[in-house]
Amino acid sequence: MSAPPSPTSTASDDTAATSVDVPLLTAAEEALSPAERATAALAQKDEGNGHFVQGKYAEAKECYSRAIALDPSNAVFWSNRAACELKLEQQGLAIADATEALTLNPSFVKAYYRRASAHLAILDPKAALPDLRAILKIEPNNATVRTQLEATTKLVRRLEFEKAIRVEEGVPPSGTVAEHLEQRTGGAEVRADYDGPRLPTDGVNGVPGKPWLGTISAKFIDDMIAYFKDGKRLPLGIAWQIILGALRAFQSEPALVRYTIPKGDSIHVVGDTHGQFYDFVHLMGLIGAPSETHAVLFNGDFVDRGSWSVEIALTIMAYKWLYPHTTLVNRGNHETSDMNKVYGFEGECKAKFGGEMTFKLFTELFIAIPLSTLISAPVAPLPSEQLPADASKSLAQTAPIVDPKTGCKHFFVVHGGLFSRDNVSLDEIAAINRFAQKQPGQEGLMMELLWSDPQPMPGRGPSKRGVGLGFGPDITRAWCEYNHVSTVLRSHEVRQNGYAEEHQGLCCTVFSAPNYCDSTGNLGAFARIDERGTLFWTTFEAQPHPNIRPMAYAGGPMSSMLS
Ligand SMILES: [Mn+2]
Repeated sequence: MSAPPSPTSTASDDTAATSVDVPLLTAAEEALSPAERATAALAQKDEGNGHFVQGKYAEAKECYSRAIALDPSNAVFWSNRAACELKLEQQGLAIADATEALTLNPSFVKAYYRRASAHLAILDPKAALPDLRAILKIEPNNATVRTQLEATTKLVRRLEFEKAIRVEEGVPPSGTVAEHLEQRTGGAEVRADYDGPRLPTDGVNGVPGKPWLGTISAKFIDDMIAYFKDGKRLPLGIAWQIILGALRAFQSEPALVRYTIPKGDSIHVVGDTHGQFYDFVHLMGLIGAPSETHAVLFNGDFVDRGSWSVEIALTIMAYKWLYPHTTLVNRGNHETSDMNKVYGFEGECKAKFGGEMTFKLFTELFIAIPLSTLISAPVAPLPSEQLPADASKSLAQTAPIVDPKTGCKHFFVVHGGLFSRDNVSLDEIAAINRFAQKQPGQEGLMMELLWSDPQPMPGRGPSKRGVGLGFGPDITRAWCEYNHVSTVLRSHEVRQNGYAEEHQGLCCTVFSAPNYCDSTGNLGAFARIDERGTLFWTTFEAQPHPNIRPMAYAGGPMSSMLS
């Protein structure tokens, strides 16, 4: 890592990473003496600390950046900015800033801790180990960090062990579970004293000759949601039937699902909900449940972080089973087994169902979820002057790229974003064999679909997160023109207003977890697209929930490093 730039350096290599981004000094600041600059920097730091404790991380980061510009020799400013970046899920930047802090002060415990937390957050626990050890050298009696080092070491071993056995998989969990349901073994039998909803005997979407797999109805789902709201849990057998019902539906879908909005209808697109079940129920009340005619696309990251991931996952999967053609789901980077081990979903499955089987079944289910959806309008777009007052008016909507054959709009919906190379075609995306590849890994189209983020600078850049990449407005436009796509609609990043129109509206972000992690203070949002491809946004606020904190099931030592 290079030395921090001098206060007057321009740091203007704007296509490169903003890894050690230092803003320019104003003319007034330039005029200050070194001592005055140092004092002004401390004032910025204090202001930043004030924002930070109120959960205003972007504002806090801004202040620390100004402090760094005024006095780049103070390790605390870099380390505090790293703390903001951790909260903003910019782990790649946090690593860079913590490294700057450690260059200035090699015995700075907080900076080691923040860099370790960032490595853990991007599932590189191995890289966190040296920093945790460094802390213990400085503070041998730090019991918390000692416990965290032990837990992190265990996680590294577990991930390596599971990678090693992955090749010799035998019967898939879905096979084992189906057998348990048939034989009424393994906890599959629903106890007589169970007082919750039961799957109907006269429902739909059963499997001929296999009555033990059950059938489903809309009334069951309504009753299940009410039961969940009361804090109650479904028996194993019913949960398994729901997961298997959704799994069968996903298995028949390609990696790129194509959905044409029926004339007269519209589709809703929902972003990250991250286990915030009470917000999710409120959201479903606003958009209405899926039905034969009402399509809803859940754009990934419905599990992890929030402590009701099981409830959201089962609700979405029940809809998928009941309405397989109108309940659409894209996989997010959190519908992956490694993330679930760190961010709570695996622990939650164990706590709520006991044993390992249900999490393994969810892992198989997540692998089957499609990676993207192309939503097509059946009717040509309205001229811009006729767009309804409440419709999106970005350039991408007023002067849309349309399909040259039909004259209509296509929306490409994906959790993360675009790619590290040009001219990736829709056919290429559809041809990804997600069943063979299973997990997104560290490179390739699947990883990029699930992880990448838009960036304001043109071209491509390293990811602020340290995973995936950043793609600029020129990359988005070229890709949309190549594929005749009007809009890339993605999720994956919190936005203060719940949604954002970027890259002239060609790349939009929708995020549906309001007050993310009970701390970010953001609105949630959802999108609606009608038969002409007109795009509408709606925002909503967080709802009260029972007093269970985010990441409650993530496992003590590591959850404290990530929250
Ligand atoms: Mn995500």
